[in-house]
Amino acid sequence: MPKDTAYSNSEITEQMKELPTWRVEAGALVRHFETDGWPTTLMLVNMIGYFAEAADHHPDLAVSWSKVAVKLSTHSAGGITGKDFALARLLDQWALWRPESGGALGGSPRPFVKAGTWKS
Ligand code: H2B
Repeated sequence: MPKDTAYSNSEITEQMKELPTWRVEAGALVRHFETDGWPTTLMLVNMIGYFAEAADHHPDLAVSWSKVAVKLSTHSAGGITGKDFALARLLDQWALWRPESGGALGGSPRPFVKAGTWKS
């Protein structure tokens, strides 16, 4: 699959089957997260920022007190590319990560980060 060329609508539809938590809005992949407040919001933003910089691919972020909207597109290609799908998959894997139950790490007792609901 192309990583630097914008996907066609049918390629996007195919890829979206494996990303049910994301939507396509105005030529970008979009996902919302909700947090228990500003400190957690900033930690989530920093986590996304860290991966984005390591990947050299940077989403647009809309940040409010307890919400983070992530918007992925490849500006240089004018659309959604394999880079956007790869970063979306990576964020799906880590943004809601929790220690396994019964393991050595107890996990935060706070609500922390959860999947956001869509406004529409
Ligand atoms: N991020 C996104 N989302 N789209 C781009 O086209 C893009 C980027 N280009 N991050 C990258 C950086 C480019 O500016 C550098 C030089 O690789």
